[in-house]
Amino acid sequence: MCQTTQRDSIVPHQEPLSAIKTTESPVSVYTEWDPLEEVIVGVVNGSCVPEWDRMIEATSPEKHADFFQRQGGKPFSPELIQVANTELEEFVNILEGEGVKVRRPEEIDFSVSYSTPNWKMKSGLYAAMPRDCLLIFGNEIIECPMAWRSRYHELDAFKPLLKEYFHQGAHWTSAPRPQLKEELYDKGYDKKGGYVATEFEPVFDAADFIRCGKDIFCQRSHVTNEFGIEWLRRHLDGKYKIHVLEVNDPAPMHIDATLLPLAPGKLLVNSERLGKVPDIFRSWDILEAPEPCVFDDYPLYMTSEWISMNVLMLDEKRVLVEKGEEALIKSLRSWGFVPILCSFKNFNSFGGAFHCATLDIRRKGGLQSYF
Ligand code: DAV
Repeated sequence: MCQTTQRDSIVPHQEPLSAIKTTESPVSVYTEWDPLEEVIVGVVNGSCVPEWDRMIEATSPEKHADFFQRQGGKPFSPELIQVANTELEEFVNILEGEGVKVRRPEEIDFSVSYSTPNWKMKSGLYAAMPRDCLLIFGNEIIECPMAWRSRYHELDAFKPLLKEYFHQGAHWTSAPRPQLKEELYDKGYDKKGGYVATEFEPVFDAADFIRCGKDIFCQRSHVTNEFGIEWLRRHLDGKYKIHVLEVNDPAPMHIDATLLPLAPGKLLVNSERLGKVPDIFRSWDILEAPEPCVFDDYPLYMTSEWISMNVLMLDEKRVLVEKGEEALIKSLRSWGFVPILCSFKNFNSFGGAFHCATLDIRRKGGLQSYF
């Protein structure tokens, strides 16, 4: 702000500085670990099973193909929704008890069918995973151009919150709306390598990006293409550096079960997928996530068992972790963290854990480099 006494005398009615409303942005996130002040937690009411298509085939475990083929386009069972809701309630209570302000998206009935001039869907998906559809850098919220047709209207559930944050001073952007025509989906894709999403238009899911201050780490995946990464790179205009990682994931979609920075200098890695940790982390402690516990009674329709490492940091120490993941809990303690345990095994069936189910809205702290 430019202020001189001379200018004050030219504009005699200018308000004194003290009276000018300096709106602190309600949205501010630079890392995955700064102290969490406000967060959005997803909802499962209204969730539907996505229709079977090439994208679902590529990103979901083979043993559940039959589930999608039979149930696609129909609501998830009320019983599963109910038990997942109980876990979400426990999760929200824990967050609030730890002093975090929790917001929820609107509950929408995703069983309504819809179409564009190019395709039709029997139903949408859900608003359970805010981590996927919205990406925040500093005080800017970006609506992501998601590649799943079943997620085309998912952002509607978040619009009331987005408008509110905008009115309070946040920046609000939408990436180019994708058409999701047939050309986006590689017909030759056969699970042997490569990606379903072609370079037809920019697409990306927010969960393919991880923040460490000025450095952002991401992966090319079935839902994030080079075009999408380049759109974001230009949009961020040099303020952040985007590093694209080589990841050995047979069904790449979302990077947050592959690596998660837990605190400055502490990187949790899935060594099955990240054989060689990128050089930039050479001064960091590399914490290898232990093998996930296997719970056969809880079907993971949309993720691998590595969803175990999809934890949420409340600050550099406190970490939300599934209460049955004993090996991980033990490791986290030995690395100096303070695990906070919560049941989430039923929620996991919807395709995510604590990191996926949330969107950090405000964390204390500013933009800096950690490398
Ligand atoms: O390992 O299946 C899970 C991330 C979901 N948002 C995986 C990735």
